[in-house]
Amino acid sequence: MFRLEALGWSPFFQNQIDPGDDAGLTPARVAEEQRGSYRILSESGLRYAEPSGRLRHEIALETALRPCVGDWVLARIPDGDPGSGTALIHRALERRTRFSRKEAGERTAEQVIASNIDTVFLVQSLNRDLNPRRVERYLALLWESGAEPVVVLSKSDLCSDPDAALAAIEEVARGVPVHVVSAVTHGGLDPLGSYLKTGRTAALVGSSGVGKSTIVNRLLGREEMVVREIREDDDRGRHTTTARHLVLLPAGGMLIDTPGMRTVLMWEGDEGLARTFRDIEEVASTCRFRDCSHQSEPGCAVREALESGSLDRGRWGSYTKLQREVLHEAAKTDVKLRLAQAKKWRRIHLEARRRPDKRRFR
Ligand SMILES: Nc1nc2c(ncn2[C@@H]2O[C@H](COP(=O)(O)OP(=O)(O)OP(=O)(O)O)[C@@H](O)[C@H]2O)c(=O)[nH]1
Ligand SMILES: [Mg+2]
Ligand SMILES: [Zn+2]
Repeated sequence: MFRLEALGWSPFFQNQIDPGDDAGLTPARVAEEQRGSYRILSESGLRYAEPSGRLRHEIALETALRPCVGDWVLARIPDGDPGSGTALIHRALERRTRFSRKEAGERTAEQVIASNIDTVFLVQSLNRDLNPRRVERYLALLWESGAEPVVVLSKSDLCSDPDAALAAIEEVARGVPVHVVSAVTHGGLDPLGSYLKTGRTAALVGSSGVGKSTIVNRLLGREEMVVREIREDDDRGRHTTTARHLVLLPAGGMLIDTPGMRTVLMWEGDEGLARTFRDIEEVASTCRFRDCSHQSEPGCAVREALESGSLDRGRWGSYTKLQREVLHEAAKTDVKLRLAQAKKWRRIHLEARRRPDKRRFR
């Protein structure tokens, strides 16, 4: 039914297959996951799947091994049409790219939102509180994913001056394409197709109610995703989408719809920060002292830029705040946690050694 390449298959994944150990297993892409139940797309179509007993056991030891939407997995697929029988997922292949954030709460844990994506559409609504600071925060995180971030400003039909909004966001989203769209008038949607060539995958992320699922439906050409009116009183979304879905577009590419996010907390971010705030890092590199704290040192280029107005104070505030968050997370991933992780992996390795096939844990 589908060619694997059309689902995003590439040598990167092919090279992870062992002709011996993996004989009898079929590559498939995770399209949906709900409480441990999966739907996977393979050459034979979309079908239900669940983790094999052994994978379940491994996930219990290490949650990072749990397949997520967008992952390529190797599964034992029963004969017959996709409606018959449940496939067994044996293992997930290494991810080419992944968009993750820090799990809410005090724990430093990575939550993978979508994997093996080429593009992330950061959707922000033009009808209310368009916030450049939030865009910067998201972008810093998105650059870490390995996918290309693209800002999509939605609901332009509800905005009196979309051009001004576009200019404000282009100012903070340096080097990132920004598109203005309306799912009502269909304006601006066509250019999104250029990111969705056959075999390419894009994920939509952003707050609840900004119109992610509506955009998916427009690009699909049918009302597949559930969309609900946003609350009249406060204009905020209702968290209509509750699980991530990967859909194949008639034109070839794939989209991953995701539930609206309340918070985006930094997980790791050195590279994301550097890319998002390249302008600031360039200015800072011209401070007289290499380890300038930009507080009171003489010859501080940052303070100079802030005073002259060539560097926006809001943007500088964003940068320092995100940097503090990243440092805070790094400090929390302290010796104790690292030791606990090492112990967990040792256990997995030991278990693997007791089994005939050890290759998978190398
Ligand atoms: N006027 C206007 N309304 C839109 C547009 N796009 C979406 N909406 C409306 O905005 C509301 C929320 O849209 P959804 O697509 O459900 O938003 P979402 O981002 O998927 O929200 P969650 O699933 O909760 O994360 C719905 O009432 C849509 O009809 C648009 O371009 N213009
Ligand atoms: Mg939705
Ligand atoms: Zn300085």
